[in-house]
Order: sequence, then structure tokens, then C-alpha cells
Amino acid sequence: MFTLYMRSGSGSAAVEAVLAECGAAVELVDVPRKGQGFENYLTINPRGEVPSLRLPDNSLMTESAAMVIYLADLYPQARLAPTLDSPLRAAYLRWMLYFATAVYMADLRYFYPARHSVDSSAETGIKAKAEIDLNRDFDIFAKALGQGSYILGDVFSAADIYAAMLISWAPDIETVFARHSNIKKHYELVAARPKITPVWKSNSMLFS
Ligand SMILES: N[C@@H](CCC(=O)N[C@@H](CS)C(=O)NCC(=O)O)C(=O)O
Repeated sequence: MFTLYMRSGSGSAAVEAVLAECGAAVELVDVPRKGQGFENYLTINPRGEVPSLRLPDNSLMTESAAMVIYLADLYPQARLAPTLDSPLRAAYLRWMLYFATAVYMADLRYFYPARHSVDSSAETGIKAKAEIDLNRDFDIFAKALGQGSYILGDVFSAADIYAAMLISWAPDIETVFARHSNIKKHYELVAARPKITPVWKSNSMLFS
């Protein structure tokens, strides 16, 4: 049994979706934003961030992308990751890390600008630059996606789940969809997967 320390609409959504696709047994523990429950959570993840994942052997993981990569490899029957010797493996890892480092971090700068400077007068600029970065990063993703259904062309993978989560946090998702019809199609394909629809719903990630 896994335990996922989570919060609806946060970075735990992709991990929850991957666990669902893998058919893994999981207990979801909602992490409060403040109070004693949050103070207690700091003993699990000293950064106070969600998600954290407790593994069946009782060890603990942080970092959502690491969890997604680990789980996809642990459940090969779910076919969420190209094997180590697959020619698609490099691109799969590239896009996982692209979304985890470039896009996720720009989202955090956009939504929490105050945490990115000791100078409160810098907040407006940090937020504005984060939005520029996000738009550039979505453009790069759209170009790579091209006419393909998924990041790896015809092959669905956990990177598509992770990417869709990051797309769902776009400051203005309707504009992203209007600019990039292929990102909209990609988002809809991921959201329509029977194991993912309920997870996206409980994370308020279903649009239209
Ligand atoms: N690199 C971490 C980032 C996790 C993260 O920043 N999570 C956000 C929610 S999406 C969070 O917990 N922020 C602190 C807060 O909301 O107070 C990961 O990928 O797991």
C-alpha cells in the first residue's frame, strides 16, 4: 500500500493519476495548508510541499517527477514508460524533466512570486516574467507535439499525464488552447482516459 500526501489541484494530481493507471493500492492523505496538521507534515517533508509518497516499505519519496518515473517503471504492465533500451526513453525523460524543472518552477514563480525575492517590490516583475516563460515553454511543447497525439508521437506515457497537469495550471488555459489546438487535443485525450477522468475531476482539472 502506498500513502500519497496530497492536496487537490496540486502536484500530487499526476502521481494520483499514475497510481490509478497502475492499479496500485493507495491511501490519500490530505495535507492542510496551516495549523497543527501542517506542522506535523513538516516532519515528513521539511519543505512543506506536496506531494510526498510513502512506499510500501515505509520509505518516503519527495519530488513529483521522481515519483511518476519510479511508479511507471515499477508497473511495466501499465505501459506508461518506454523501457530503458527503447529509442523513446531519452525523449520520455527529457519531457518529464522539462515539465518538472522549466514549467513547474515557472508556475511556482507565477503563483508564489513573494517566495522568489526578499524584496516585495520585485513581485510584479517576477510574476510577469514567469508568465512570459510559461508561454514560451508552452510554445516549445506545442512545436514538439506537432500533429502527434502524445509527447512520444503515437505512444502514450506518464510524461503526458505530467504535462497535462502542468498545462492545467496555465494562468490562462483558454488562451493556451486557442493558440495551440494540439495542446487542447492532447489535454482532452489525457483527461478522457477512464482511470484519469475521476482523478482530474477530484482535482478540479476538467475544463469545458
Ligand atoms: N519539486 C516539487 C515541488 C512541489 C511543490 O512546490 N508543490 C506545491 C504545490 S503544487 C506546494 O506544496 N507548495 C507549497 C504551498 O502550497 O504552500 C515536486 O515536484 O514535488
